[in-house]
Amino acid sequence: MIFIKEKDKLFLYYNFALKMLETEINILVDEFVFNHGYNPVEHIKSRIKSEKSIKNKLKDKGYDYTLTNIKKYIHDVVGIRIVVSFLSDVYDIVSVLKNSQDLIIVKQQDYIKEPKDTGYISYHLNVLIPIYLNNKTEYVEGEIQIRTIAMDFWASLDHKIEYKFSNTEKIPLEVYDKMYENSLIIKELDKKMMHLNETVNKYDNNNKN
Ligand code: 0O2
Repeated sequence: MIFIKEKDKLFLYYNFALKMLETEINILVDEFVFNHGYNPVEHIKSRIKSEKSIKNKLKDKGYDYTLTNIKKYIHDVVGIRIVVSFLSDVYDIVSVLKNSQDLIIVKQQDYIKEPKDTGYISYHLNVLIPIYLNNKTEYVEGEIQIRTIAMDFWASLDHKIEYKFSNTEKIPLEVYDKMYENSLIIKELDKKMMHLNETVNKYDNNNKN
C-alpha cells in the first residue's frame, strides 16, 4: 500500500516535470524563432516512460523494480525528443538549452561526434527540472534527445527492428551490420543537406542585398 502511494507520488512529480520541461522548451524555441526569424524545429515529442519499459530497463541493468532504483538508475523516465531540420540546428538547440536559467545540466552525450556501437546518432542532455510545489521546489531528472529528421528516421526504424526480436533473441549480425552501415549514410546525408542549406542561404542573402 505504502509502495503504491509513494509510487503515485513519484509519477505525479515526473508528470509535473514533463509539463515544466515542455513549457520551458517551447518558450526557448519561440524566443529563438523571434531572434533569428527561423524555426529549426520540425517536431517535439514527449513521454513518460511506461512502467513496463522501466521494469525491463532495470532488469537489463541488473536491478530490482524499486522506487529507489527507478530514481537512481533510470534517467529518462521524463523524456523529450526535439527533432530539427539540419545538423547545425542540433548544436543551436543544445546551446539554447544550456543557457536556460531553470534547467541544470547533469550530463551531456554527443552521440553525433561519437556514435554508439549500434550506429545510433543523437545528442543527449540530462537535466534537472525544477518543479515548484506548494511550499518547496523539487528537482526531477529528465532526458532531452536532440536529433535531425534523418537521425530520427534511422532511430525509429532501429527501434522497430529491436522490437521484432524478443529479449531472448539476439538481433542477427547481418541486420545489425546493415543498420550500422545505414547509419553512416545518414551521417553523410546530414552533412550534405547542411551544406546545401548553407548554399541556399547564400542565394537568399544575395537576393536581399
Ligand atoms: P526508449 O524506449 O527509447 O526510451 P545511462 O543509464 O543513461 O548511462 P542509457 O539509459 O542507456 O544509459 O542512456 P542513453 O545512452 O542516454 O540511452 C537512452 C536512450 O537513447 C534509449 O532509451 C533510446 O531512446 C536511445 N538509444 C540509445 N541507443 C540507441 C540505439 O542503439 N538505437 C535506438 N533506436 N535508440 C537508442 P531506451 O530506454 O533504451 O528506449
